[in-house]
Amino acid sequence: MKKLGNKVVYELYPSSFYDSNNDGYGDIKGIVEKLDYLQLLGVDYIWITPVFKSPKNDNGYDVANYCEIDPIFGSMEDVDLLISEAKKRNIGIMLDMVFNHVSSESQWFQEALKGNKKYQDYFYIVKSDDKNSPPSNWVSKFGGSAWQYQEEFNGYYLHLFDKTQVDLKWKNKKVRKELIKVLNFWLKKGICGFRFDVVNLIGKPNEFKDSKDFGKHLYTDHPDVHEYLKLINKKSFGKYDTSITVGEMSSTTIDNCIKYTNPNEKELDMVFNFHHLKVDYKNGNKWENKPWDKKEFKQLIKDWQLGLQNKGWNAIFLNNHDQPRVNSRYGDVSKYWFESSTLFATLVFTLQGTPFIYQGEEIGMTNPYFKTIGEYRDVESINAYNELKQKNKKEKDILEILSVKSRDNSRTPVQWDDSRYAGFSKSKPWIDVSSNYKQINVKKQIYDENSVFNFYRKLISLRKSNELLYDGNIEFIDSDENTLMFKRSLNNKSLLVLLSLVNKPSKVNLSKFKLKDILINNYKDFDKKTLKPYQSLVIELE
Ligand code: TEU
Repeated sequence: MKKLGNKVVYELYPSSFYDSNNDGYGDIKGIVEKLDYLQLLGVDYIWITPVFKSPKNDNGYDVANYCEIDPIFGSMEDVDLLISEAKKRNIGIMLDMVFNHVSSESQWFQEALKGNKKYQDYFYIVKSDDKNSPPSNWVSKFGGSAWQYQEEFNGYYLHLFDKTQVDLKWKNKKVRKELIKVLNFWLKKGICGFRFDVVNLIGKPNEFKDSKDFGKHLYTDHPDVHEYLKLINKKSFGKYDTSITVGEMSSTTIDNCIKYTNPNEKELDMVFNFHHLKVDYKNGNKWENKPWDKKEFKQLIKDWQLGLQNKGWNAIFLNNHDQPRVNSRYGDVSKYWFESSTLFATLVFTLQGTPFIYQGEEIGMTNPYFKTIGEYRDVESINAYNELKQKNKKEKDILEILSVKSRDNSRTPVQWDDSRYAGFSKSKPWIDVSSNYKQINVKKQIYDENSVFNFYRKLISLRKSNELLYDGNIEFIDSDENTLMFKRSLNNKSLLVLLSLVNKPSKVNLSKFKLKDILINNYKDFDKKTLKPYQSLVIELE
């Protein structure tokens, strides 16, 4: 069985990482320039979100050609350089495969539009003369119907995301073959693994029926997904012992994830689920603000850790390019910026699974709190704005919701230093830099022993050197809803993780534990009866 508990993955959103040619847009050469930084941090893999040819209606998640690099990011030579330079630093490169859908500008869709039957069969097309009656009530994740009428097809095509992201018909063997070819193309180049976008949505039912949840349970975790994953594993990455794969599964179940990730099933190494990042949705609705439900969060962490223990494997994360920054979201960055940032870091690096860092997290970057709609770039946010406007919600309230929930909260440029545009670029970036870049930036933190950055380095080095953390069993300890406590144990040794989830002191009862050395503490001291606001500790037990 592969050991992935002592590996650390860094998610990199290239357009906002570092701009080497000063066009305002981050690029692949920019990543090469910052590899020493990533090595210093201590990461083993970099997952790069899509850099393929794309019209970028969804920032690259609308891929027009999976084997071509979009010129805005650079060239194929740049990717070769990145792979070889990363390898010199023992860093592997993972690419993001968006295989549920393809851009409407792809050759496949363009051929289909021209009437080519072979390519029409790459998509879910339902013939109809009625432009006002889609085949089912399914809705797109980005708002509106999931069906788009297309004159050329004399019918509708399916798109679970934007109408320019057309769902691929995995039922067609030719589609599966094309996608396997893509994976092998990249593996041959030296790519060591993949993150598979919304991969539990690739199986679709034979018939498109209306449902109360607008199709969701019909296209999520369809049994065919397991078959498709086994197939691509066997025909591509499964042939490489050192490959690493992670599937993105926003909503899924523990039982399915055991199957997706149990090594005997030969599907994927691990999965991201998002249940713990929906505890601030009001009645399941993202676009209504609600403080996070700590009790539910704790329960979800517990359920998924225990549910997959010895059966599957979790990818552990609290930030990514679709999520607001967790320190702003579940913490209190106005009063406890350092403490909240390091608390959530400690959680990620002490759970069972493979930890992921999202760019900027390692310096405690926060949400930018944009104040006008003109500052937003994300298609989902702009659609939500328009929909809420149509529902007559007040401009001020909509902007308040976006400033908390928008995906752009995590997409602002990495804050490298305190110069104009935060050292990301010499030109105006495609999306504004957060206004706190003078206080929060890499330059300020890199040589400061007490910085968030050096806290991450400490955590990473502890994680990699301590087998209890990367390989140990997990056991949760009852505590009140303001604290989270668990033990990691292996070969008669254990350590205790103590986490305060609130901006006030909280009582803990540790009388039954024999405490030894403190390995991690985001405060200078420790009072055994009270955790300070957002305090996090890792303590060896006798
Ligand atoms: O995200 C899928 C996904 O679940 C999110 O779009 C999620 O629904 C949304 O953020 C919740 O508000 C993946 C990519 O990570 C995302 O960037 C893409 O837009 C999406 O797939 C489509 O490819």
